[in-house]
Amino acid sequence: MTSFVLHGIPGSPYVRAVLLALEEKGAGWRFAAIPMGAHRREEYRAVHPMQKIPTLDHGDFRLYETHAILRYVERVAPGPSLVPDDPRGAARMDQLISFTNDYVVRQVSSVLSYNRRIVPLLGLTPDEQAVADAIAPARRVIAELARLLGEQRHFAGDALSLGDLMVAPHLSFLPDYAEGGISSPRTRPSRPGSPGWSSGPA
Ligand SMILES: N[C@@H](CCC(=O)N[C@@H](CS)C(=O)NCC(=O)O)C(=O)O
Repeated sequence: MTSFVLHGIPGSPYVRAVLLALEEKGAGWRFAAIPMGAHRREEYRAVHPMQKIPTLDHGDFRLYETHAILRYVERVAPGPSLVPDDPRGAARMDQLISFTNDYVVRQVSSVLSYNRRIVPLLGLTPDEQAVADAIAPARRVIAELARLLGEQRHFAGDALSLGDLMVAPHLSFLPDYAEGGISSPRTRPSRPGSPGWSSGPA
């Protein structure tokens, strides 16, 4: 049964984080796809006053902000818990969600993935200077993620958590472009043969 409706642009990492949570929970959901750019129309403010994506509807309850949506789905949907029980695991998860919003998004996705993945789709010209300037800070972000992950399979302990679901969609773009070679073996998605796989930035 469809109980959740997610509004978003297909492919957006924030949208995909919520879809991953809904799937992990085994929840029923429907995707209300928004065409690229349609979120800037005035009428979309009724869905998201800040004109961002995603927004979740659950019955007559409407919610935006991905972290809040993830927490809500975790609380109301049955299925495996996606929040560690122990305080340190839960703290690592919260740290990772915050780290994703503040550093992965700003220093990796918004510059590198945006210029290499989105800009060509929009028929625009990539800002090569911005890409070049972003490589050193992005490398620090990825190195810190690799340190936090260490030898674990998941960021916040033994089991999958909301933190993994938040960061994974952002990292999944890296193998698609050469600068994604900044990704370390521990944070690199398994997609051999993609451009980011063998050739890192000089
Ligand atoms: N704080 C928001 C950020 C959402 C966000 O920035 N979404 C991006 C998509 S990945 C977006 O709406 N981009 C379109 C734009 O900024 O015009 C959240 O956590 O949901």
